[in-house]
Amino acid sequence: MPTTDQLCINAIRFLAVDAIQKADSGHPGAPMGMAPVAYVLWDRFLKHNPADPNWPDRDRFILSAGHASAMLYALLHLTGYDLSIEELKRFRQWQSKTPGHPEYGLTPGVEMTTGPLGQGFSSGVGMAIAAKLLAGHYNRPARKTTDHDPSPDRGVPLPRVHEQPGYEIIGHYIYAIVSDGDLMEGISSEAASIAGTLKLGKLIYLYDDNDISIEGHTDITFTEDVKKRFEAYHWHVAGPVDGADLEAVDRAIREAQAETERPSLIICRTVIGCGSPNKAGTAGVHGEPLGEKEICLTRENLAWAHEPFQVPPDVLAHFRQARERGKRWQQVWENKLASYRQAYPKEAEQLTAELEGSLPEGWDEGLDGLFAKQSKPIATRAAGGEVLNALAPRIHALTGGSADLAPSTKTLMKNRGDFGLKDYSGHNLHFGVREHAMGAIANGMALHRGIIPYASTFLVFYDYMRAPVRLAAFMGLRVIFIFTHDSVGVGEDGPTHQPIEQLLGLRAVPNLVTLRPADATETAEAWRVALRRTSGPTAFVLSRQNLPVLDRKVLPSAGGVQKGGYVLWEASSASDVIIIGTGSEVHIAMEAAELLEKKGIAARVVSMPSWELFDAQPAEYRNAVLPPSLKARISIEAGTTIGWERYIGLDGIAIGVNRFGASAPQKVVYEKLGLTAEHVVEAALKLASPRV
Ligand SMILES: Cc1ncc(C[n+]2csc(CCOP(=O)(O)OP(=O)(O)O)c2C)c(N)n1
Ligand SMILES: [Mg+2]
Repeated sequence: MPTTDQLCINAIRFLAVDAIQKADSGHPGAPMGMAPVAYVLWDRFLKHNPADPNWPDRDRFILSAGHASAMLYALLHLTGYDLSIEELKRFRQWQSKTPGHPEYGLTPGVEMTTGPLGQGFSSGVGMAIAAKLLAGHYNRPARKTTDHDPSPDRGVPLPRVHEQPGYEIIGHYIYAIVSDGDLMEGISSEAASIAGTLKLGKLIYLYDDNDISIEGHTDITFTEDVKKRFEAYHWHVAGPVDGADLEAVDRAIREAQAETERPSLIICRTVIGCGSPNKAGTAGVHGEPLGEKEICLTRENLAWAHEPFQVPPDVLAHFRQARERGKRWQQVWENKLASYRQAYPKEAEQLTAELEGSLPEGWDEGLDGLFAKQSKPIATRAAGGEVLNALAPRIHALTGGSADLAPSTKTLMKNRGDFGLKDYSGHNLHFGVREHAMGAIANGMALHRGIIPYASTFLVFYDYMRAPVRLAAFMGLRVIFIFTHDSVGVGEDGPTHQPIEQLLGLRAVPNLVTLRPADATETAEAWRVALRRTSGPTAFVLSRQNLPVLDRKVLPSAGGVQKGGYVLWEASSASDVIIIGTGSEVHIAMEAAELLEKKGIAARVVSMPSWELFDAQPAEYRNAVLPPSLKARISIEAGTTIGWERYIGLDGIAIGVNRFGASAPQKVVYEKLGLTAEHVVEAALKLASPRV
């Protein structure tokens, strides 16, 4: 007789196999091989509540090897999440809750979108940072104090011990299943390195060490000693254990939990496609349905006599105990929170608000006047730093840093402490030179909740973190990406550091709002946009070079930034030409407009910091800013001109940089590349005739 454990494991395997077969698409290999490991974790360790997938102190489970999604859906269904068997039958179908790879926000219990290998591994590190930070700030360890009995009956007074209860309000683990592919991706090295440095002891990763990836045996690609590699990162490494040996896996997880300082990697030796007589252990089972014939043989081999999608009642009943356990876990936590609220009312209130993601009242007060007295030109990166530092004392959840460039990106928050071994409640992060992991870690912090993360680097290095920016947008996370040194205006560092196509790259990402403010006042508004935006990330594109501060006493308010584009300046007579600029080039547009006025051409200057916000305005507003009848239009932006046709039309003139930049002082580069008011004037004269 097979044991309940064996039946449960086979239930996971066959739900995955049958769903994949029905869809005629999917990856059965990893679910079949990893089912025992996943089962031990979910059945014996994972602290979760299927009825409330979002309660704050649940353990997080990330399926970093997102291609094994069918296994996750099986686990969610079996343990009683709101995911019916019908949804498993609709695996990978239009509008099902069981898409090809797990998608955050779509399926209850899916903690993040995975599929791009390495992202889950790295965002888990971000979740662990968030948990550690919140624990560092809000948890109250039990304290023992002693005094002496003042009235002993006789003899020496005895010490009395008082025990103050402790509150571990945040105490969960971050678990992940990671595969060969996850560990091959460079991002896992970046993330593992920082996790080891920061001693993120609550991270427990289970590695599906099956020696197989798509192209065959990992002999041909991946021969490093994973154990030594992770030990070198200061991880605790358990195993290799036999992934089919439930007690060995159980022991390894216990050991990992007992290790409170180092993150843990448990190496689980498994057989891909385990149970399939002809396909187990082969690359063929990685990403193709087993086929009817092989499924029959596998059913025989594993003694599974049930029809597709049929789960024996006792097996389901066993899994569904997760509901009762989950209810109790959550209840225990809620009771703890209630008594914490009594002892620490202010902290409890703040924590609750932060977990909800709400901003404290008055968070943006004074932002409008922040630069009222700023008469000297200031780079928008520096202005951004000032805004950040004005907000930081009010918004406790703000947490972030840069990829070793904080002095240049101006993203250090004064007096907010450094997150690290000396202080786990500090809010400045030091990501090291690891842009890719930085992006994924920021995503993990946002996913965890309780934190509003920001991450910064030079715009040209956005290329190193495109995957996590894309995922942040896809998952709808409030992450603030701060990109400085935004154009050829970088100057002497030269073309390697001068972005050309990156801005367009950001604009191409759906659900990402990109903002390139023209001056300090627009930068303050950009921060307002980003913090208010709870349905997706925002990218700031900020200048290295100083820029004049637009005089808002004379010009319209910077509040126009909220609409993405607005009329900044207009000649006294009806406009003959529109000049649209972004960021540093808005000032060139203004200069050109003045020159043009002298030449008898009336220009309107539009500052357009964000295409996405502008496009979202009603047609009425857009037409008021860019009147359809006025076809003489020029755009100026120090980057590729691709895309500007949508605002200037096919007859407009786009001034920009469609080549790699050059190493020279900023002013020279601008002049040589034609980013000048004179060039704009020249273009305007081609489009409009002077009024005599
Ligand atoms: C970043 C990224 N590159 C490539 C892929 C395509 N892909 C999916 S799974 C996989 C590798 C499979 O090997 P492994 O991770 O060991 O999974 P297993 O075959 O053992 O299930 C690849 C290359 C991907 N999902 N993400
Ligand atoms: Mg593999």
